[in-house]
Amino acid sequence: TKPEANHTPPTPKPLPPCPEVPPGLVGRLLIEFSSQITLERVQRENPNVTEGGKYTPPDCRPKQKVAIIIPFRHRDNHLKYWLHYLHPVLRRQKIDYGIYIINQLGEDTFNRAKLLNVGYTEALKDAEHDCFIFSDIDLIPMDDRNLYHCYDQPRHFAIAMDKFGFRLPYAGYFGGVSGLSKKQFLKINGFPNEYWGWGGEDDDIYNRITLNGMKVSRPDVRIGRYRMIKHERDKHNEPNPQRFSKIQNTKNTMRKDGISSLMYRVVSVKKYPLYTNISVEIGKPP
Ligand code: UD2
Ligand code: MN
Repeated sequence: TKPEANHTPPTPKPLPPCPEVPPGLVGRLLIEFSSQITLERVQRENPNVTEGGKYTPPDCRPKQKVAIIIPFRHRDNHLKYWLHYLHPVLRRQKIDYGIYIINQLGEDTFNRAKLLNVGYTEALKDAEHDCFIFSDIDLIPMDDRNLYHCYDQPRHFAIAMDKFGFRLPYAGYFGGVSGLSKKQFLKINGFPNEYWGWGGEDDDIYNRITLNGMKVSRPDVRIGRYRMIKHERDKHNEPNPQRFSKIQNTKNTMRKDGISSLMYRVVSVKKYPLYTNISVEIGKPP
């Protein structure tokens, strides 16, 4: 018999792995916060971001799936700038990512590190991420060569901020923007839940990393530059007077206080076009 004509289209070629150095990067960026921005405009300018603030490069296969976790309360204006600047950067970097805003409900004392633990847990319920990047809402990278993925060692991204004269303020500084693989995060039992108010939690995380035999990795100081949107200290995030004594004690507290002891309640999960908002109750200081 005559073979039938084959009308099925050729199966699409599998995508190649994404290149180590994305080809479309531009390097140094101009970052300013004077012009007002609307979410509608940011949405228009980022049509390829899908519901919940997700993106996957269309032309290559990324090695990692990245969850970007942002601790949040009453910073809507900062959120607009963050989305405006970061979506295009992450797209050029060919990152497979989702944006998770972890919103602390109520007016009790803010707890950044606990919110980050919540973000880790909730992002994993949403998708199989293998890399977690924890960013303040007010920090914008000034160079797109600072690649938002995970590294062989826990990564500190925000090493040269305008507010610190574009230098690392001290050798063990780990604040602002950091990134850990799932394996690295679990090795340190996540972040502490017991730092209420401003300060110290980033130093505790740094201690956890070194006490567990890891070493912080950092970009070149010319590339790890950031602008922080100027702001006053928020209400209900007063400096924590216990922070100095607590960071002396990480070795004794880290096994019991961390992702293993995390308790919270999710009140709502909302998928917006440019991000996912997870509103949570995390309790208050004892
Ligand atoms: C520094 C560190 C930050 C953290 C903090 C101490 C820098 C750039 N960052 O930030 O990583 O270690 O000190 O806790 O040095 N937030 C809200 N609403 C609030 C309070 C805080 O959304 O009411 C979030 C927001 O994402 C903010 C972050 O928490 O960017 C850190 O708080 P901050 O910006 O007030 O503290 P800052 O700039 O001194
Ligand atoms: Mn800040």
